[in-house]
Amino acid sequence: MPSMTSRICVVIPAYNASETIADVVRGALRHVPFVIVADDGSTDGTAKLAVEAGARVVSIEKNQGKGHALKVLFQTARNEGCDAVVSMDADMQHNPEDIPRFLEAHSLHPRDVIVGSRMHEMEKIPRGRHNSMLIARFYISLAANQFIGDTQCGFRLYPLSLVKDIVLTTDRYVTEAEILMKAGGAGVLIRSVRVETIYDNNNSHFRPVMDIVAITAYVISYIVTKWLVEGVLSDRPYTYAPNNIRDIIGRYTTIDTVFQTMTLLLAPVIPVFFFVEQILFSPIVKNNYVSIRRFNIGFPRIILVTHLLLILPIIAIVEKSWNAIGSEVQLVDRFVKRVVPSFEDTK
Ligand SMILES: Nc1nc2c(ncn2[C@@H]2O[C@H](COP(=O)(O)OP(=O)(O)OP(=O)(O)O)[C@@H](O)[C@H]2O)c(=O)[nH]1
Ligand SMILES: [Mg+2]
Repeated sequence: MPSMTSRICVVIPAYNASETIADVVRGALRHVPFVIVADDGSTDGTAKLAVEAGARVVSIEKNQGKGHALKVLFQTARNEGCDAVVSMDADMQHNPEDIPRFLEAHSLHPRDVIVGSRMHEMEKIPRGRHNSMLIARFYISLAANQFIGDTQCGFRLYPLSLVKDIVLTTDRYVTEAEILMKAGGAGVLIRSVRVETIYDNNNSHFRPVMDIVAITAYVISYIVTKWLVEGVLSDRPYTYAPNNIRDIIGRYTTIDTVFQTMTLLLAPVIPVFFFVEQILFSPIVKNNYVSIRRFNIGFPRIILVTHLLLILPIIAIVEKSWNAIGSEVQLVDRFVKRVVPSFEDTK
């Protein structure tokens, strides 16, 4: 399908974004015919300001988080006859003037997911954020069978036909990671376009501990199911299909919580287990774990990265004490840079 004719709108999940929502909506309307805002139980007049700026607004009565709002927006955009959506944050961390880059990439690659990447402007990203972005992209790229430049950027283009073929069982900030892993697992290419990096407001709803734990737990629990399958497949990567085992677990909240907690607690031994399995199975199953082989890394490296994460808090404390006595050494940065591989984008 020639995508020049594809109908694309911008979707914005919003929660108490009254300071910025009007500018985001007006900026987006310069590039797409319409904008849909999901107002997620805001109490500061976000919905009214979005309407005045020209957006269509879907109201979610009680705050349910970004992931849920995205699912509502995908459905609304589909009902409006859209083929693809560009998602943007409501807090002006994304520059609407970057929208044409997504539209261009989409017209060349209509089936692919396009993600905004801020990795070319690392110096603008706060250090802690930056390190967690590098770590997240290592695991999410492994899970998605391909290198993804910036797995944490909410500025993206999603073809809606793809979203329809993916079952989303997570919420809040986890959903965007879930989409990448499942899209990649389904064989979809995930391309990057450069976007501006903006970090000059403090209107964040992201809870540094709880949300990072939630994302980590889901990503690990997804990778475990993927590796369990890939361990017995010869020459084939695990492929995602809707309602597979991980989706079924995801449907039952209690079972899913237990599963995620278990995999999180077992994280240090999980790659060791699969490494041993790979050695034991290699005479019988040739070329298993093919997705890992393709990245040109092995389980020893994955074990190293996973164990680095466990000692990272200690490294951070040592760095803090050194910095307190005048040293400027950035130990955490150094460890992350050395140990976490940055794969190459071959797309
Ligand atoms: N609908 C809805 N959207 C949300 C909610 N929380 C966040 N968002 C959206 O997600 C975007 C990003 O959330 P932030 O809290 O800014 O998180 P972040 O940008 O990853 O992190 P920071 O760099 O700290 O700003 C916001 O601009 C909102 O558009 C929520 O509870 N409901
Ligand atoms: Mg933000």
